[in-house]
Amino acid sequence: MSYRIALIPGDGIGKEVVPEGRRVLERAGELTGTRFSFEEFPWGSEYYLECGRMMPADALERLRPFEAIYLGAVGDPRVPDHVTLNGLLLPIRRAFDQYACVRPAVFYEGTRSPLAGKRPGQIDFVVVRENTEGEYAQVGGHVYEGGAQEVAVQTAVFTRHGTERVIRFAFELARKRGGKRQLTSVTKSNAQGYGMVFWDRVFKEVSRDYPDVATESLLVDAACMDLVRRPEAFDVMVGSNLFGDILTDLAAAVTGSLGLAPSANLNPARTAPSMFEPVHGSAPDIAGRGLANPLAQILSGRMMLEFLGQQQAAELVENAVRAVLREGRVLTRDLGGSASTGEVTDAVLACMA
Ligand code: GGG
Repeated sequence: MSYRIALIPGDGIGKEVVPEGRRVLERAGELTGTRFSFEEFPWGSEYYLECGRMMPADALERLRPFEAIYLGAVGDPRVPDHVTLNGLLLPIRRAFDQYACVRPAVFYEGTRSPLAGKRPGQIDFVVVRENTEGEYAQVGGHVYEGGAQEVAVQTAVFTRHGTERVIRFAFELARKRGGKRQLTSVTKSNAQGYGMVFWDRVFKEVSRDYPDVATESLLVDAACMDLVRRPEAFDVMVGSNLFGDILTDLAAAVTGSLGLAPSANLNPARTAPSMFEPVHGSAPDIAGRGLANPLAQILSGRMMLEFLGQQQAAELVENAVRAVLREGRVLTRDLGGSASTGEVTDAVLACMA
C-alpha cells in the first residue's frame, strides 16, 4: 500500500517533532511493506508574518487529495493565538469534517503520575471531543469595539446533526474498545440551559441504541475533580469542543506528561483527509533546543497508521514507545530524563528493528 501524507510542522517545537514522527513512520513502513510519500507545507506563523495569512487561499484544495495530514503545532508569541488557531487548525478541521477528535490518555509503565497511589496500567481512557462546532463555531461579534461601552458576544453552536453524530461515534468507540463499555458525557447543563441541556437530551436519546454501554452524565467541574480523584474509573468520555480540549490537558497531566498525549481529528466517513497532531502546542519556551518530547507526535503517527488500516505498523510503533518508556533510560526532561528529542526517536527506532 502507498499513502500520500501532508506534513504541516507549523510552529515552535512542531518543527522539531514532525521530522521525528516522520522517521518513525518511514521505518514502520519499511518493516511492514507500506510506502509513504510525504509533502511538506511551510504554513504557520512564519508564513503569516510574511504573507498575512496562516496558509494560502488554496490550502484546503491542496490538502484534499492527501490520505492524511500530519501536523505539529501552531502558536507563536508574535501572532495572536486566535489568529493562529482560526487561520489554520480550525479551517482544516471544519472543511474536512473532522468531527471526532479522539484523545487517548494512558498511564504507561515507566512513567510517573503526579497522583499518589496510582499505578501504570490503571489509567487508560479516551476523550472524544466534538471538533467542528460548539464553542469553537466563531459565531459572534463586537459592538462599539474599543469604546467605553464595547460589547463582545460569542455564541456556542450545538446542532442536532453535529451533537448526535459525535455522541454516536463515542458510543461505537466504547463498544469497540471492549473494556468497561462505559461512556461518560460531560456538559455544564445546570448553567448552560440551552445548548448543553440539548446535548444531555441527545445523549439520553442515543443511549437507547446502546443498551450494552453503561452511561453517566457529569458536569464539567465534577468531571475535572473525578479525573484527579478516580481517573481509573473512566473508559470513554465525550464532550463539547471547548470542554474536550480542557479535559485532555488535565488527562495528559494525570497520566504523566503533555509530551505523551496524541490526538486524531477524524472524518469517520473518510470523505476527506483526517488530521493527526499531538495535544500539545508549539511550546515557544523550549523550541529550537532539542528538548521537546517527540513521543506525542510519534503516538499521533501511530493513530494515523491505525486509521489507515495499517494495524501491524501501528502496533510496532506502540510497542516500541512502550519499551522505551518501560526501560526509562532515554527520556526527555518532561519525563525526568535528559535525552534530546532526536535521541528519544533513535531509541524508539532501535526498539522497532
Ligand atoms: N498540536 C496542535 C496545536 O498546536 N495545538 C495548540 C492548541 O492550542 N490547540 C487548540 C485546539 O486544539 O483547540
